[in-house]
Amino acid sequence: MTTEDLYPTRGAHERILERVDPVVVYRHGPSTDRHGLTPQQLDFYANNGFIVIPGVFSQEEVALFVKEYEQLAASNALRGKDELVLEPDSEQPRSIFSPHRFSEVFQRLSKDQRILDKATQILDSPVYIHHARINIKRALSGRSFPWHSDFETWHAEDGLPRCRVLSAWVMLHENNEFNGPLCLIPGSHKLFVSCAGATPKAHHKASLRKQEYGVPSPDALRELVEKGGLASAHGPRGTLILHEGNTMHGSADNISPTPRTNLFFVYNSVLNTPAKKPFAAEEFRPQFLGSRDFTPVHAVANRFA
Ligand SMILES: O=C(O)CCC(=O)C(=O)O
Ligand SMILES: [Fe+2]
Repeated sequence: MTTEDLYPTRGAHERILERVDPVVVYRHGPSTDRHGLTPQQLDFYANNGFIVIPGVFSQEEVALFVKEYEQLAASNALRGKDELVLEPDSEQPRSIFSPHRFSEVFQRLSKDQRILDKATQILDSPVYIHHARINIKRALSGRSFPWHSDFETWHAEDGLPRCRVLSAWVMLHENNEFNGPLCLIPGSHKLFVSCAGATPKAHHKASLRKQEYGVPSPDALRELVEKGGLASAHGPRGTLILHEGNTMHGSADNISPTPRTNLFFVYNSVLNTPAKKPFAAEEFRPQFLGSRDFTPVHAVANRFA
């Protein structure tokens, strides 16, 4: 059986298509989960494609996450592993994938009900972890991420059939206007930019350091920004951002003297597991980028500090 391709991409020409999936928020009502979003927050997310929620984790908890991250980054656990991705122009770390597989603290955090109740509420189903990563933007030298939709890649290269997936980010440092915060185009999740250009073989090896396929042209970007404007996600340590899979986003270099480190988990609905083959790549990406362990995650009540 083949799964229909509802979001064709990586063809000869770029096109802007309507989102096929009927709604962003699958269950739109008061949450029955303790840590779910309010109806107002759900509306904001549905209209904009993201929401920034300060104060989800305490300063003491974040201090512990930072310590855990620093230990992991300094340890030998990652040496020579594909999970450690370096900056495009230096040997400095850019991303650490699967932190929840290297650290018990991050394993627990990946199931934390303060995140999971919101993810399952929005996706209206149990979820599994598609992948997790820490993005490290070092002070003065952390590099940018070009504009992209994550879902475009997850569809093209990981075979996710529908856009029923989201990212949940925890700020491990303050994100401010100077240290390369995430920029987003509000409302862009309602359109799908079908990108031009066939996916090269083993594309992820280059794209994780610098993405060049699956990115919109300047014209497409202008069109999206004319419709939705621009926003950026700022907040103190412990802020949570929920970010719809198809929201167009990117970020600038960090030229400030303070680092910007964010930890994120991508939750996909268990009703949206990958097709038999990726939609626009010869092979699936490795599992640390697109897991094929679809075990539902059960929420845990944690207090880390
Ligand atoms: O960390 C950032 O600023 C953006 C990263 C991003 O978009 C991604 O990892 O997909
Ligand atoms: Fe992204």
